[in-house]
Amino acid sequence: MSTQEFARWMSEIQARTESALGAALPDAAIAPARLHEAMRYAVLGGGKRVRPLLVHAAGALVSASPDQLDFPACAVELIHAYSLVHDDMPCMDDDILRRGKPTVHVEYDDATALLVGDALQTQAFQTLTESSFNISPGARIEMIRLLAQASGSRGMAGGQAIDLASVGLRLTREELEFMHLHKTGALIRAAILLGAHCGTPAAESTLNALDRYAKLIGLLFQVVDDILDAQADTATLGKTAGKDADNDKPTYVSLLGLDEARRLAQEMLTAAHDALAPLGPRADALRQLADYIVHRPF
Ligand code: GRG
Repeated sequence: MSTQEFARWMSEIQARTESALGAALPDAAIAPARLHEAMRYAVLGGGKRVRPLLVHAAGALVSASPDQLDFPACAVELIHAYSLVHDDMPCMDDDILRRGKPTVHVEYDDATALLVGDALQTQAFQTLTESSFNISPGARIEMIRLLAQASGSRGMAGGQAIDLASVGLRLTREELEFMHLHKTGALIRAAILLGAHCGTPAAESTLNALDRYAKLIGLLFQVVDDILDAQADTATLGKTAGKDADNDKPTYVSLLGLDEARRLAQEMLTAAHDALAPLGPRADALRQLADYIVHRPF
């Protein structure tokens, strides 16, 4: 897959994800209209759709059809969108902008933002139960289990709890890694595994290779996020990159310094490519997605 083919593939998946999400979400004209409008505001018209891209890339590896992959792609993106809405609230990161527009609690209000997150989360699971999602009962249950585990206290919500408890602390590299494997990594891993459960049952060795890749790019995503944050802080505030600008959270940059964090990102990228090596050219989109994660826009 050439760089141009990959760019075209990405745009196609982003466009089909946008329209699948639009169809999965309740119409804004239906009561309760304000909640439905706010749900659509939170999800549509923004975001890089990295997780849906991972679902489709992993699904292509097991010959799953894009029409079927839209269901898990939407489910994972809805969980991601809910996490961003709640993460932005005053009781968490207290952010006023997300994807270039006012955050949901700013545009609407705190109670609506809370309900938007709740409703997006349940909508994600409902999407996996749709009758037009044509999958064996066993695979469907396994996908629901994987997504629930990745989202809950032993996944993303647990990682967020550790993150909130870590403000002002100096974590070891292992502790930081544990936090991010849960907070960001668990949903990224779920995206890849859900895609891989959609087609011809994958060999154990394929699932193992995908799992290794998933863990690496989950962490890589966060290391790059910390680097981008530190660069933005330095550029906009003229401050020395160190802690999160807002609330003194530990980051890879505060722990390792910017140069070492960049070196670690490169090492993880190489390891992610190595993990995919046994899968051959079929894994090309996943390979290029790892590169995209490193070079993604802020
Ligand atoms: C509230 C339960 C709960 C969890 C929140 C993932 C998360 C946990 C919070 C997001 C905070 C954050 C900015 C984490 C850094 C990594 C990350 C998930 C960045 C945003 O994801 P992108 O870059 O965003 O994929 P887009 O907008 O492109 O979808």
